[in-house]
Amino acid sequence: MNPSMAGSLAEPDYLNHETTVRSWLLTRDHKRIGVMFLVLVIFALLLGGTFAMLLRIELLTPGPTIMGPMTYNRVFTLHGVTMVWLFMIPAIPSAFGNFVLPLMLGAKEVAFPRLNLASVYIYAAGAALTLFGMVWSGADTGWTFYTPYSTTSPTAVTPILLGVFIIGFSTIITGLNFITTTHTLRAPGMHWSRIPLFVWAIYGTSVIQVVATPVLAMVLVLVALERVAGVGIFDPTRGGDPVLFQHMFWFYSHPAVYIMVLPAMGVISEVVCAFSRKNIFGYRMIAASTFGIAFVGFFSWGHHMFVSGQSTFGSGIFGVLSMLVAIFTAIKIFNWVATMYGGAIDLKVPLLYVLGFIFLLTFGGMTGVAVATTSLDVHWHDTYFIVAHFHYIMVGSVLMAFLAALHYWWPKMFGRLFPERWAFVAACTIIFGFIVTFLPQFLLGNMGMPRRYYQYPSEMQWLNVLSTAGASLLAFGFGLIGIYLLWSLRYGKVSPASPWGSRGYEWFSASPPGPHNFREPPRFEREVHDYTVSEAPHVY
Ligand code: HEM
Ligand SMILES: [Cu+2]
Repeated sequence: MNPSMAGSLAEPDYLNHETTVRSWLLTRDHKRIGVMFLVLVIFALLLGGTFAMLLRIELLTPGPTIMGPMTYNRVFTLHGVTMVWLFMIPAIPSAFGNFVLPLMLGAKEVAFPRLNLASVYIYAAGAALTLFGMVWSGADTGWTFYTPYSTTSPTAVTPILLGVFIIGFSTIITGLNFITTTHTLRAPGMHWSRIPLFVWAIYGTSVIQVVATPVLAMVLVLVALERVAGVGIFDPTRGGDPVLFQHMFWFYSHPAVYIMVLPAMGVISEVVCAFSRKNIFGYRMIAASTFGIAFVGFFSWGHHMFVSGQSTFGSGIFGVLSMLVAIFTAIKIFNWVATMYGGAIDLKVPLLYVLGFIFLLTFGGMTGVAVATTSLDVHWHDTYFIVAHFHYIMVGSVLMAFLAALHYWWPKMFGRLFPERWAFVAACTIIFGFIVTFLPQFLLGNMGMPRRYYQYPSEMQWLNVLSTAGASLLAFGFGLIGIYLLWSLRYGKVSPASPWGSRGYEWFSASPPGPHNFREPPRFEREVHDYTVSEAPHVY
């Protein structure tokens, strides 16, 4: 980190008021904690991305290309584990939630600053244990750890399970912290009806984190106990029931997809307003649909188990409940489009990612309704169709929102502007590369290519080659982003307090903010994203 980023204000900011390593490692400043999380999750993204490239290279040819079947099993497991548990779940809430949520509420700090610091170390400890397992001998169970195989696999499943278990505590603490902060530390004028939609999204996410994560923790510990002590809860040879694992796992892991996607939706709501110069269309509906998704998300886990031994009646109910999620999602999509309609659109890089998000989420969501239809899913289950579906949602939309947030809040976090032309090129490369990577996978799945296989019939090769080519474009786009963002930290133009002309509440502080966020206690007298008055917001 470059300590000399003073900005135009002579006053110290949170980056340069103290610069020792110790001041970072023991910080209780939510902004520094957000930056630490950002660095950690980007490292996880790079690691997961490296595994992904290895998988795509292996799939270039129908036969073995660079690895054998056992290695392939390990590589897709490590890819999934890293991307889901180390990157996706903490990415937006822990990095950007930490940085901007208190600013948006006009708070000086979060409710539990020490616990917040602990959550970084808990995450780091869990990630380190997981990495240790990966280096030791990896795991070959898939990121889903399905029993009975996960209880008998000779690979290093136990440390990876325990690593993920530990990371869960970080998630729970972060969730509690955000809920309490939202309730107790709002500045004068911040009524419930004025809370920014990003905060609502993080709040809804936090509720899921606090309620669902303990169930995941339980199931992971039970699998570990099964491996170490042979207790016989899931293993049928000891009288256990492997399907029980799937119920418990998906009771957390389906809501977990909303832990990933709700914060992403929150980012989109902010960026859409800022670059359409208009307040959101249908504020109440967007906030309410967030809780609608969070609630229904708890009752749709059975759609992962249509062919696992579940009654047709049960599958029907789970299918219909899953489709309800699409209705709440559609409400949001309608409102974002309606916000842009008639707005003064300023097509800057963050908005480009938003357009990517809306397109990919709509497409991925519609395939979600298709796979929630039992009769169709019986055919598509465990094929590349599913891989394409969840990558459209998770990589497509969540990553789009992550990149939108990274670019939108970069000047807020580091006080520097990035070169917009390069960012434009990178965004186009990533959106195009994404489509080339994952669209062919729907076709492959429909042709019957199973997921998690390292070989396939040769008539499927051209679609696989296309997919690998797209993945290379994605990797190139990420490389570019890495280069110009790091470059901008030292050489980028110094950012004004509100470089995008945004009226979001987080821009009422300096960029980068001072150590205590505001010089004087802020008051929120206007609606958030009010562009009807001409003078820029007062910087507190
Ligand atoms: C319109 C909303 C959605 C619906 C109706 C839906 C439905 C489904 C269904 C039915 C499956 C199971 C397919 C199978 O196992 O054969 C599935 C798989 C999956 N979905 Fe979604 N989904 C939706 C949104 C999401 C979101 C928002 C995410 C993530 C952010 C997501 C991530 C996943 C993942 C990871 C899997 C694969 C699980 C596995 O490894 O078997 N989905 N989805
Ligand atoms: Cu699900």
